[in-house]
Amino acid sequence: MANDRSPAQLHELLRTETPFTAERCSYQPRLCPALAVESSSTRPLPGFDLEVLKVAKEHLPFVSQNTLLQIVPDGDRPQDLHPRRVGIVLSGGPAPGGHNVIAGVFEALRKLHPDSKLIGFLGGPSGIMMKRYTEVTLPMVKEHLNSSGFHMLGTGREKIDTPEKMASCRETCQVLSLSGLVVVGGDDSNTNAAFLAENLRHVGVQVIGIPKTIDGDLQVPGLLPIPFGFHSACLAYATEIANLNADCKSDLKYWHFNRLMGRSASHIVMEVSFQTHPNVVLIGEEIEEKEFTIHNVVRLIADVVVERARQGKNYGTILIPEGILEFIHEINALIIKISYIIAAYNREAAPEESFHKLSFEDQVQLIDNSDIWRDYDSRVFLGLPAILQRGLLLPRDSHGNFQYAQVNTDRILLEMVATYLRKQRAKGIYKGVFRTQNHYFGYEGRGTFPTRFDCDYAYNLGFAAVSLLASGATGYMAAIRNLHQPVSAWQPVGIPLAALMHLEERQGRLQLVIQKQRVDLDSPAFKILAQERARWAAGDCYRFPGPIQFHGAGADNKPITLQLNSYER
Ligand code: FBP
Repeated sequence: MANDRSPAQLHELLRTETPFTAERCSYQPRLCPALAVESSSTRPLPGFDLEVLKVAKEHLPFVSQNTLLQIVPDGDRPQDLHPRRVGIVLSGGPAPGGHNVIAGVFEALRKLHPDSKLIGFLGGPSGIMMKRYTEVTLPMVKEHLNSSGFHMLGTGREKIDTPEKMASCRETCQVLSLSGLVVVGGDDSNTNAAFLAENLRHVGVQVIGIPKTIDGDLQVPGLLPIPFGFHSACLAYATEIANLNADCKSDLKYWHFNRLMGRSASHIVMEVSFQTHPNVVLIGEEIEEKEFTIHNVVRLIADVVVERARQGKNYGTILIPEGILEFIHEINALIIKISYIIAAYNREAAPEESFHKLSFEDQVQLIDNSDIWRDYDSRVFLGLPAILQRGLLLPRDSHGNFQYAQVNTDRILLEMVATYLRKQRAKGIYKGVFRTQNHYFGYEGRGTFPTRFDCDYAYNLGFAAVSLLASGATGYMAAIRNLHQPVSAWQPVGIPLAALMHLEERQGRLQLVIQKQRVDLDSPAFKILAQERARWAAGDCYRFPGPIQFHGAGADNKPITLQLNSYER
């Protein structure tokens, strides 16, 4: 008998809102005591030595004078007499929790004065320059609370790096009568925030940055243990890796090569390893310290494959940080030189003749003709598989960063390991069966629904930003200390952005940017990983964190690295 449905039933079945999204929306994020009170203020936080480089003082003379602040409850501070108008911009790659920052800023502004307005810039920093914006409203906030993505406002990677771009930002802020701007982003976006703060102070606009990036590389020891978004993305990847562990242990036939997002730093691989206990874990920072060549890395993987084959285990999982190439000296030297050559060529060339309009052969020729390219570089370059050669020439992003996400490092390593194992087989050393699958886990983790930890964390960051604005601060990044403890013990702070700056080579030039934090090989987390991984390599010690949980025993989970790094050194 045909199962006829009424239009209403069909509508119900296919409606965009699911029970899951509805339930997530209903969660009210928790605030830490200093931000839950009616009003808070700031006071200096002693005990930290944050030095500002001379070059940062020269470029950012005003915001360089900032000192570290803590946000504390203040029963005496009266409510604002006048409503405030504040702008917010989401910048860089999406990170779970972004909508909760907006919600936090929105709610905190309304607490200061019920008529305050939040203006959301659309499509990232270019929205400020192009005057593309919308007023954030209560229904928008409610609809997006605790949800994934950055789609309420959209995002972008525009760098505000010319006097003209800065002037358009200034003009937009003036036209909109803004007194504050909140920039949600990673190292590059917070660099933008520092320069905006310096340049907009004359027109009465304060600027506060918010630490966002799934990569986990925006950290300040003792003050900012991890940016928001990292935990959710890692758990999303860990769910997938744990599923692959279950599959390969059941079917006993595949080696899974998994490349995980995270740009240069290996924080994501480390966290996902703790969550899932794979058979091989590559940590870029360690590879760099040990001065491994790409062939050493291949050998490291192959040795585990050979050993497991001896035990009859022709399967396993391997975690590869997407930025591993940067940590292999010989490859990184090529990346730096090629970036320099591309930038120098593009500065002179007409847009239609830019480097990436040339054929691969002409690109190689151009590189070969460069003064900084040595015979040794050519030998290394030509000795690499074609897929890697092409990867090294890919376009850099608008900040001059090499785009690791575009290079298929999992496939490259897989093919190199297969070639090596064929030789081992010919010598009689390897007798196993090497069947493989390769995977890239990236964008899906950035777009996952946030964990409860990230929901609370991002919401508190929004409140902290408004608290800093209300106290007159500019050129700060809002942060929360003691994240490894319950929300009731969290402590909001304002970190001077200028103190986080260092000089870095970008597009062939030294630029003042916020320093990325890589995995610290002296950290408790790395030392524990180094102890555990031999056991994971040989055995099948797979761990199953499950999908992101909002209720029950797993709901209050936090990153394992965060917890391990809170141990005494
Ligand atoms: P942010 O540093 O802006 O947070 O972005 C992180 C990231 O997801 C990296 O892990 C990844 O390499 C990169 O963005 C991908 O960039 P794109 O979105 O331009 O492909």
